[in-house]
Amino acid sequence: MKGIDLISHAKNTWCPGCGNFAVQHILKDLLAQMDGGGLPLENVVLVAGIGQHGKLFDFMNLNGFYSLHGRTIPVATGIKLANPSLRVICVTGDGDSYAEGLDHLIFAAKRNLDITVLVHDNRVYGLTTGQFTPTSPYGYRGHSTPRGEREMPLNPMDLMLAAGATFIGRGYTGRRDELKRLIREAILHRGFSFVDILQICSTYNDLTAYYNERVYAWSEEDAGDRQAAERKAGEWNYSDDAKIGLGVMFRHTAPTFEDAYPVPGKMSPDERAGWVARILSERS
Ligand SMILES: Cc1ncc(C[n+]2csc(CCOP(=O)(O)OP(=O)(O)O)c2C)c(N)n1
Ligand SMILES: [Mg+2]
Repeated sequence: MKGIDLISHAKNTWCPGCGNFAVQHILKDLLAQMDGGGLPLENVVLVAGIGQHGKLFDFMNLNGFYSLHGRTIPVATGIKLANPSLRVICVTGDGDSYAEGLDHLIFAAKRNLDITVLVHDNRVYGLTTGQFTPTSPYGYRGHSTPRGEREMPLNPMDLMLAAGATFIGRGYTGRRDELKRLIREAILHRGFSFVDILQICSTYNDLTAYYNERVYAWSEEDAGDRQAAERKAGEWNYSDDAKIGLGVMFRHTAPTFEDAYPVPGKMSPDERAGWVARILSERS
C-alpha cells in the first residue's frame, strides 16, 4: 500500500459543501501519518455502511468492506475476531447506526470490542433524499415529515455511555483540527471507541449557523469521570440556548472482548475448525 494516493480515482458524487469531505481528508492525512508511525496501512480495514457516508469506501484506497445498511459492526466484529491485529474503522451514518443498526452499536459497546465507530451524523437520510433519522431535529421538514418531525432526537452520547463504550467523543466537521485529534485518539484507543461527528447535509439539513453558534470545546481533564460524562452527555438538551460540547467526553480502560475471549491470530481453516470444535466440546 506504500506510496499510493489514499484518495481514489472514483468520481466523487457528494454535493459541494458536504461534511463527508472533511472526514475523508482527515482520514487520509491521519492514516498517512500513522502509516509512518507504527500503524501500517495494510493493518487498517475500513468498513462502510450504506448511505452518502458509505461512498467513502469508493473514494478511498484502503482495504475494507462495503457492508449492508446498518451492518458495519457485525462485519467489523468478524474481521476483528478473525484477525485481532487489524485496526478496524467503521464509517457509518446516523440512519445506518442509530436506526437500522442500533442493536449492533449497543452490543459492540457493551462488549468493548476493540474497533472504532465514526458516525457521520448529518441528522438525516442523505442518500435517500431527506427522510428523518433518530437524530433529526424536532420540527425537521423532509420528504417523510412534510409537517415537521414531532419526536425529540435520540441522544447518542447518553446511549453510548449507558451501553458501556470506553471511548466516547463528539466532533464537528466545521472544527477540523479538533476533529482530527479526536479521530486519532479514537483509533489509538484500545477498546470500543465511538465518535459522533456532527456534519451538515448541504442539500437536506444545513445546520452550519446553528452549530457555529453553539459549539465549544469540553475540558477533558475529567474525561475519566463517569458522572462528569453524564452531565456532559445531557448538556445539549436541544433547547434554543443549549451549548454543544466537543472533544473526548469519556475515556476509560477496561478489558476488551478479545481479551476476554482470546482468539489466536493466524490459523489455517482446519486448525480454526479444530479450535472451535474443542471449545464447543467443553460445554458437555
Ligand atoms: C436494509 C435497507 N433498508 C433501507 C435501505 C435504503 N437506504 C439506503 S441508504 C439509507 C439511509 C442512509 O442514511 P444515513 O445512514 O444517515 O446515511 P447518509 O446518506 O445520511 O450518509 C436507506 C434508508 C437499504 N439500502 N437497505
Ligand atoms: Mg445521515
